[in-house]
Amino acid sequence: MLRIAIQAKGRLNEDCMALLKDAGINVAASKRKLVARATDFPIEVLYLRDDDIPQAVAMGVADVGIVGLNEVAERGEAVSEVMRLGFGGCRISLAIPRDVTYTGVEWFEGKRIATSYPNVLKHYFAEKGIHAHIHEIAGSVEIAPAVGMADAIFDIVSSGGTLVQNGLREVEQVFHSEAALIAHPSLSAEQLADLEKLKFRFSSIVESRGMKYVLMNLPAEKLDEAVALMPGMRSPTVLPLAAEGWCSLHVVIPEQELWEKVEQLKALGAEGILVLALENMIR
Ligand code: PRT
Ligand code: ZN
Repeated sequence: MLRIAIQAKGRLNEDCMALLKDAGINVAASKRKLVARATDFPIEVLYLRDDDIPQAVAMGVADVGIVGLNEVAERGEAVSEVMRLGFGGCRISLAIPRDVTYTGVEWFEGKRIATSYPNVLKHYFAEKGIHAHIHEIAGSVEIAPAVGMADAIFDIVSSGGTLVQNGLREVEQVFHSEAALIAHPSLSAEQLADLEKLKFRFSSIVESRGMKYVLMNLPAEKLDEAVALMPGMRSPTVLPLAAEGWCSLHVVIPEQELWEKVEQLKALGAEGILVLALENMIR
């Protein structure tokens, strides 16, 4: 039996619930309940604030958790990172008022910086030999320069829209984050076995995201050239067709390369190209 901590509400909650569901783990999504038992996997879900997840996992209140690596880095708790999950992507960056001339990281020497990530920032400045005044504030960090509380901020950025709206400019990307599965450092043998199962299911979901399954009919003589277009694929599926000199080729293509590859395949004479969503890629 594993107990997994996930964010009760907020940016990571929906993706966590979807990941569990895709992994065949169904839990009542009742936001009012602190703990919910899954019906079809030996797991119990504990709904917490994201800030509390690293500590809950370090203390063993939860055995594993899903949380942003930004929180893991800031809290400095003894937890192990099991795998990255490919959602909740963001960075923690230093930003300064738009019209100020930036001279490089030395600019921050002696400056006042508002942040909710003081430990990550202290660590970065120590590495760079910068001495600055770090002011920890809990929310709305981005307004601190405008109200005269700080010269700069160190905050989470994803699209950058919030910085622009507040007249700020990102000058240093310090920490790159995404959601990760973390674990208590000493789990029992039985829990480790359950964690392996969970990891296996999560990996096949994470790896299949952004991939497409493509089927086509191809002149058999073009098969080698078509296969050469798909580097990294160990062995494509090739089926004979009733029509002589033709075969059916099945390949998996990353979504961002889809159109380019499809055009190349068409140029080789591929016909009847079908593109299907890929739900799971089990290795
Ligand atoms: O209530 P609880 O404490 O659980 O939630 P929270 O309010 O502390 O966190 P929440 O739900 O906002 O974010 C949870 C996690 O999502 C963070 O710890 C990050 O790992 C991740 N994440 C990904 C983000 C963003 N993207 C993000 N854009 N967290 C916050 N933001 C905020 C950022 O602080 C800024 O205010 O969104 C704004 C910037 O967005 P852009 O797109 O304008 O740059
Ligand atoms: Zn939080």
